[in-house]
Amino acid sequence: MSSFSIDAGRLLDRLRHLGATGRDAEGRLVRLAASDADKAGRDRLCSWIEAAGLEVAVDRIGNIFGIWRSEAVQGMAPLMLGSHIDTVIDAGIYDGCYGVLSGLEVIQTLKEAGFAPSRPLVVAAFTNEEGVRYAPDMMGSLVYAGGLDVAAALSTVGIDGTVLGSELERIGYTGPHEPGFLKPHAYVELHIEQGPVLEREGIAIGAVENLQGISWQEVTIEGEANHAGTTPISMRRDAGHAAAQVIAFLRHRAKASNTPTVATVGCLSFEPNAINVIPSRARFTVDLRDPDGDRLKQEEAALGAFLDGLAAEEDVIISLKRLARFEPVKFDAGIVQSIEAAACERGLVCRRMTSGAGHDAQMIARMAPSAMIFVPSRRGISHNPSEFTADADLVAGANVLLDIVRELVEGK
Ligand code: HGY
Ligand code: MN
Ligand code: MN
Repeated sequence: MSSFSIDAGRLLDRLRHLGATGRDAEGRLVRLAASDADKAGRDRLCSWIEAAGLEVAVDRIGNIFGIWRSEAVQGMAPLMLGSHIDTVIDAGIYDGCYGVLSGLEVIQTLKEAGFAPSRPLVVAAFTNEEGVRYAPDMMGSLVYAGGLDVAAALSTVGIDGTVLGSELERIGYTGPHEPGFLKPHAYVELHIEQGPVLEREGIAIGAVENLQGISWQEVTIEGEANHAGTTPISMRRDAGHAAAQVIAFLRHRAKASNTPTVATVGCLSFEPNAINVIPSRARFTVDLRDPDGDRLKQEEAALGAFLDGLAAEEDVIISLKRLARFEPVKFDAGIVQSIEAAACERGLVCRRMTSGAGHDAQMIARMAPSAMIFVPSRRGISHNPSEFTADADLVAGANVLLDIVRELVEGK
């Protein structure tokens, strides 16, 4: 069993430090992409990258890279580690940050140990993985992998009416490098599971072999404002009631499906949003996911058919806007096997699994062999301040990442 280990104290300190950065007036962790809070997190990460003696590079969409390349391996394709440090609203401290800080920790540990890797090592922090302020999610890695034009991405208008490019400019994170400037030899992302499987089965390491498809749409329902007291039910064109039927339809269909299909309505707004006015407009988001690409298409079609029927029945006008659409992704079988072997070598129980969440790895898989390592989430909770992973699990995951890196770039 390998005794070579990361500096656990340094990793855990940094996780907590970054977790305390970018909190709002109520103490909630809200580091939305390209916000001042995001800048605070980015600045802190860059200071740690520099302190580790790595070169800091930023590309045009604000992706941050910490690069370690000796003269001997200068022009070779790097092994890339990483994840993201932007968060959702009222987030936990581990989602994304754990992968970035573990990647930095592994590289710093190897550098301090005098390791001479056979290729450059890079840790990445991709811009706007969460997609909460600017859709789609995984935007920085999608652009990096060539899946979205950088100018188009920079012109994205956020939920607050701001433009991503201007905000990145304002916080000082529009770099000179073209996205994709470092083509990885391979990419490995360490992440908390954000689900209940590993904890429920008492397993320490997840070797993630695939990631489910994601469909994000915004639904707008136009009805007619009218008086809540005088309008008979039969005369209402109630956008709010129609929206409620869609939410119920999605839950009932997913629950009855006996498949891994999941459906979520995370954002909902009414206009004019007054207690005594029948809503004239309802706007809400639909997040559909399924590991099977064909089934995901069927779910989208079923939603479309339901909306058509509802529009006729409720005498409302319904329109859809596409926010994100990603097919399921299979990760590199060789790296997945190495993850299993590395876990076993350390005496850690490991199982293969599917990722329910989207990750930067699913985008970088378009340009290089990629895979992910999961560690357990307590009660499967994430995107929630009570998100938690035990220190021992965090350190175990980072040591498995260390072993994978050593195997992939076996140096002298
Ligand atoms: O949406 C997701 O799955 C990721 O957290 N961005
Ligand atoms: Mn994440
Ligand atoms: Mn997330």
